[in-house]
Order: sequence, then structure tokens, then C-alpha cells
Amino acid sequence: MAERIRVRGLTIHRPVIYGNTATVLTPKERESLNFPDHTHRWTVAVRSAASAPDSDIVGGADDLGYFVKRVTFKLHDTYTNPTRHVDKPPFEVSETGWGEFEIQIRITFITESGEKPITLYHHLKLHPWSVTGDPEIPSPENAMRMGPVHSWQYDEIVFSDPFQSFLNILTDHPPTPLPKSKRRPVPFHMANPGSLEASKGGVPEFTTEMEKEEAERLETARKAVVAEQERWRATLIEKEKELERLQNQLPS
Ligand code: SLL
Repeated sequence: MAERIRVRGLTIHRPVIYGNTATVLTPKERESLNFPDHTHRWTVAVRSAASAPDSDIVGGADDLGYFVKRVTFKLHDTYTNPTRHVDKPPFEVSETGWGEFEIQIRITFITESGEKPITLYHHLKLHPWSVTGDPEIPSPENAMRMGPVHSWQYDEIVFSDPFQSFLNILTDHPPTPLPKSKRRPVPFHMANPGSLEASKGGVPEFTTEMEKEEAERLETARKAVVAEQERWRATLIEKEKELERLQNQLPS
């Protein structure tokens, strides 16, 4: 079958995000639940990286159903039926609860792809990031004021030597490009402390500018490591010379 031919040497990727949003339950909401100890409502999801313009949803501009068959979210064992299969977009699970835990996310691709499933891990985040560097969990009142918590990871699913038929499906669905820069206010933990954005919170958005900034951060860090290595090497050489000098001074 010509269709099952692999396109050797070619790689193609699709940008995705995975992670969660969480909000504090109001006292009213808590009353209406069967679980009095639950404090938060959260959604864990796998979405396309680009966000729809003017949307409050992080990512999700494109429907991933054209190449994703199923996403399985493995929740903490304290949940009933902790393994949740989602067989159509949106690939997400919403729940209420009281604690943070690691969620295993398994992505199965459409059968035609011939690709093996991939597994990602996300630490469910319920409590806001500290703005002041204070590691303490804010009070529910403060957390509520800070707005929804967002914890999202950008990633690229890479397919190497794809089947021709799968490649055709992918190229028929080009991903919405990321915007160059942010179009909306950022969440409080990313905003300048004291700014209006910081007090109101906002919705994160992945941009190509962030990609560039991340590359620059990595490059700065790499240079710092090299400089540090050079410094220690120089110190070592100096000390070795001193050792030699002192040894030569010892009475033989
Ligand atoms: C913790 N290691 O102690 C974590 C476990 C588990 C959270 C957190 C389930 C609620 C329910 C729920 O929120 N589990 O089904 O009643 O923080």
C-alpha cells in the first residue's frame, strides 16, 4: 500500500500546551457540593498552543482531534475512577478537590498515524504563585482576590519519518501561528508587581516573543556557566602553582 510509506528524513511537529487552571470555590459553591473538604475547582487539559483571539481560554485555538484520538488523564487515587479517557475535543477533565498532585497525561494518536502514545506529567497547581518570594500558601480570601491560577507548559509533539497519509492529514491542518507578543493582560505572577495587571490577574498566552526570550535566557545562562568554569580553572592553576612553590621550599 503506497499510503503506508514513511517519508524518511522528515520531521513535522504540532505545538501544544498542557496544564491546568484552578479557582477557589466560593462558600456557596462549597455548600452545594457533596464534598465539604473540597476547596478548588480545576481543569486539566491538552490544547493547541495558540489561543483564539479575545478568548479567556489558554490555548485551544485549533481542535486537536485531527491527529489526537484519545487523551487519558490519570488522577490521584483519592478520586473515583481516577483514569479518565477523553475521546474527543476538548481534551480536558474538570473536577473539584482539595490537594495538588501529579497527573499523568497519555496522548494516543489517530490509528492512521502508526505513532506510539506519548506520556506527559503535570503537577496540578491549585495555589497561586508567590509574588513576594514568600513560599506560604495565601489565605483563601487572598487567593480568590488573585484570580484563577494558571500552570501551563508549552511543548511540541514531533513526528519523525511520518507515514505519507498521516503527513497529508497534518499538512491539511496547519496550526494557528502563535502571536508575536501578548494581546491580553498576563496573570498576576507574571505581571510587574504593583501594576494593575498584577492586582487583577489575567490569562496567560504563549507567544513567539516568549520563545525568543527563553532562548536568550538559556544563552545567558550558558555564558554564565562558561565564565564560572573559566574562573575556577584559573583559581585551580594558581593554587597548583602555589602548592609547587611551597613544596619547593620544604627542606629536602
Ligand atoms: C496531598 N499528595 O496530600 C497530595 C494528594 C490528593 C487530592 C492530594 C480528591 C478529593 C476527593 C483530592 O482533592 N485529592 O475525591 O475527595 O496534597
